[in-house]
Amino acid sequence: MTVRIAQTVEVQKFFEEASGFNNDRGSSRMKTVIHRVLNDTAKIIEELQITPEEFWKAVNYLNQLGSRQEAGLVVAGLGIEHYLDMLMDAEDEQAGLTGGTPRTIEGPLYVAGAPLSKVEARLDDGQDAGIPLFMQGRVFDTDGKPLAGAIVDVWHANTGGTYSYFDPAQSQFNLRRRIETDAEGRYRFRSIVPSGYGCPPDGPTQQLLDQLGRHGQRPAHIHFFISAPGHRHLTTQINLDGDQYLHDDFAYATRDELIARIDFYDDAERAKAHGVAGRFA
Ligand code: MBD
Ligand code: FE
Repeated sequence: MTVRIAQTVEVQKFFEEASGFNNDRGSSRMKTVIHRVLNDTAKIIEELQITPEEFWKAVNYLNQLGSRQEAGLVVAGLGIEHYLDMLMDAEDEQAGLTGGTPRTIEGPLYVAGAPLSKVEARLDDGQDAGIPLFMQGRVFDTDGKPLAGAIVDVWHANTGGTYSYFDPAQSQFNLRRRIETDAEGRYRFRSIVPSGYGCPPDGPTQQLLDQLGRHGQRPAHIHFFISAPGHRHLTTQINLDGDQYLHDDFAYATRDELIARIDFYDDAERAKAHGVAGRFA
């Protein structure tokens, strides 16, 4: 027999009390949000007939996410971060704010405060025997005017698919730099070709993905924040053409306009022999 009590006066009053509606302290915004969370949680429990075992499993799962610092990873993997992009795209379109490089997700692995230099930088510390990568570009406003003094904040994984700071084996700010554009909006950098990222196989995100029958892999990619005074901040990435996960990204970040092809020059033979590279060969 199904029991439904969430909509009863008694339970409604109880959730209002638990949300702080009966006091005049705290944050009214937080009270509104928590009230909704409590009501929707009750609805889920009753409609899906969530058992106490399932409920406490979920609570324990949150603890696991926290202890492994994977809350940001699971929201990317469940597509919620991409959903937020779709929402902002729709808002921009409605406001007539179109054009320019599309946004895509930030992911959970940005670190603020990378070394800042003018026009050019080397991102890698030389410790990782990766394939050298050279990239250059220009920053324009949405009218096509070059932007001097824009900041290109770039970060990416090493050949093992791991990021400095989160991977203690890498030097501080390895593969993370901020580059200020010149008078023509130009920037350039030297780095190494990154590998794709995979969720920690023993972590709670991969554990959930397994239960959904999904993998936890991203194609090789390079992240960018682009900012300039008087302009909106852009969060984006390039995803590298030829990667087997290019159109099968567990975090749904790939967009057609953000696919970048690497031209391999005399490193082509080395690329074929290299582990990363099978994906680019
Ligand atoms: C990453 O490198 C990433 O960019 C995202 C979105 C999720 C996990 C790892
Ligand atoms: Fe990433």
